[in-house]
Amino acid sequence: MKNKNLFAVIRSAFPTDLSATAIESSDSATGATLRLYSWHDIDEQTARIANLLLSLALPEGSRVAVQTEKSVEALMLYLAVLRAGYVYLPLNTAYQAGEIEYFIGNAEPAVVVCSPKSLAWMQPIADAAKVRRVFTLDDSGGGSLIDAAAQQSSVHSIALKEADDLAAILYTSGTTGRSKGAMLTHNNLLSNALTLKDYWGWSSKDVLIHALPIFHVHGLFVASHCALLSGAKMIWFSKFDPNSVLTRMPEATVFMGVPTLYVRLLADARLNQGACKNMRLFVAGSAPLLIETFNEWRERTGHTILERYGMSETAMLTSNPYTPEQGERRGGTVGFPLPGVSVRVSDDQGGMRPEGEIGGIEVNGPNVFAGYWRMPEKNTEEFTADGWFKTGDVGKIDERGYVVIVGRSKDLIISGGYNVYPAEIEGYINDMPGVAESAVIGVPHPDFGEAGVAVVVAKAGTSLDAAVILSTLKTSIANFKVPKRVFIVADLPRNAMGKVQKNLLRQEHAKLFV
Ligand code: MCA
Ligand code: AMP
Repeated sequence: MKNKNLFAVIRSAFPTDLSATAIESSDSATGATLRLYSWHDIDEQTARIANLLLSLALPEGSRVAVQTEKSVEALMLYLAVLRAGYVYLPLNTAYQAGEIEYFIGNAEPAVVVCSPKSLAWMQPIADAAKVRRVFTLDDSGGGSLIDAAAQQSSVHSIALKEADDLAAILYTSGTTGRSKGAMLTHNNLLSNALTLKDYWGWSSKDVLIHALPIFHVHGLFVASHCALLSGAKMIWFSKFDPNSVLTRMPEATVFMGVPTLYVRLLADARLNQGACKNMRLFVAGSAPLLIETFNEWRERTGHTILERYGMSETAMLTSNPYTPEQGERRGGTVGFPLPGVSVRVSDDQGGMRPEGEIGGIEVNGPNVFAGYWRMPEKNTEEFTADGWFKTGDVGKIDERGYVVIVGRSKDLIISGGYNVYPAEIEGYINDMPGVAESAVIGVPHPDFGEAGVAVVVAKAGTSLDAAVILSTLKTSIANFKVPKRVFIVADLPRNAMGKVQKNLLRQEHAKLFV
């Protein structure tokens, strides 16, 4: 049997000269090179970590949950989990103990890897969930994980996997209830990565600036997989900073970012054609790219950003064309369905919308996930009877075949590329003393694209303090989920059915930040 382990394919794409630099870890503030990692280093370190995991005699399909700062070692940990045949579960570094408790309880990982600074609260959560081992990994790539791996052999045979075996679980919030774990198989990830590598013209000559977090599809899968499968070098930043990115940009050929990164780079006077002299591709996604940003980028740099569209459940679905022969890159669109991916627009009544008409976007393809972890009822709800996944995005396919996203049927705010689910934040606010009800909405924001705003009603006879609501939220949820403003009001606007009219609130606060 041919090994369908994604890592086996990544390993076979390593260049013949393993001493070449694969990753140049660089200082996020200055851009200076901190450390070079060769392909050999990746091979050896992933083997050691994989052997460490094997030494724990974990059951087949065990999950390895990881909440650590971004480092090259953290990427190696991801690759080692694939290599050993286990299931990788990345967690946003901003999540606090209460949020993590849910993920660990729900996913029941066998191993947890966390930052040393989180160990004091992580250990009891892990113990309660019967996690077998907790390791630490710090932001400079040290910790008990790396110490234990150093005792292991650097020889390891990549675990045999079938195409449909699970490779990763990515939690994605729900419009109601708690987060759902999207189960991605080796073939989901591999098929998508190979398609992107070809479609976007990757080669071993490329140099990628990697400045995105590695707990989401964009940074972990799209960016890393393309570079690793091409034998291309990555300039690696643990955090995005326009200064360091612009310092290193003249050496790079590819950059990937959420729209906020492009907005922040445009605000730096050093962004010009000279800075982009070796660049061949700028990719944007995870949130809508404003046409103003698209146009300004073209004027300043001479490059046209390629916007693409994807989801945690599906990895990448559509892309604007790479070559002029395929077509022009059209701002305000997310391009064509990628090879092998099918996109249709439904009327939500079982019928399909004709070309140019707006409806619910449904997708199908080898990249579409295997379902939600231990939530069969969600699979029934979110897949159609004929097996298409309902994205919750609303859009159309125009007369030239470009997919245009016009909105979302799911109540979701995308802020700086992170998803914030109003229902979750409203739940926290509604539990506070004196709160009768609340509505959280997204409004335009010049930096984050959208920002959360909470509108809160007090219980009769009580008064509320917006500052207290904000500070209470800050102690319990990830910082990016905390609304940027809180308004205390007498009541929320409702329609005849009694449903809160969030559209009216969005209109009222539309000019808050712009
Ligand atoms: C930080 N803050 C935010 C956000 N990030 N507020 C709202 N939205 C955000 N995204 C706030 C913090 O709460 C904090 O506020 C203050 O900004 C400074 O925090 P810090 O962490 O220092 O911020 P930063 O380093 O400037 O981060 C901004 C960022 C980051 C670089 C834009 O958010 C980022 O890396 N975003 C990329 C997300 C991403 O990779 N998404 C891909 C998802 P306070 O001081 O008040 O606490 S994958 C996906 O969506 C699909 C599949 C796809 O298509 O790719
Ligand atoms: P996530 O749950 O983090 O995977 O986020 C997926 C969602 O991000 C999609 O369902 C879209 O709503 C949104 N998204 C991703 N890329 C784009 C894009 N280029 N334009 C508009 N929305 C996007």
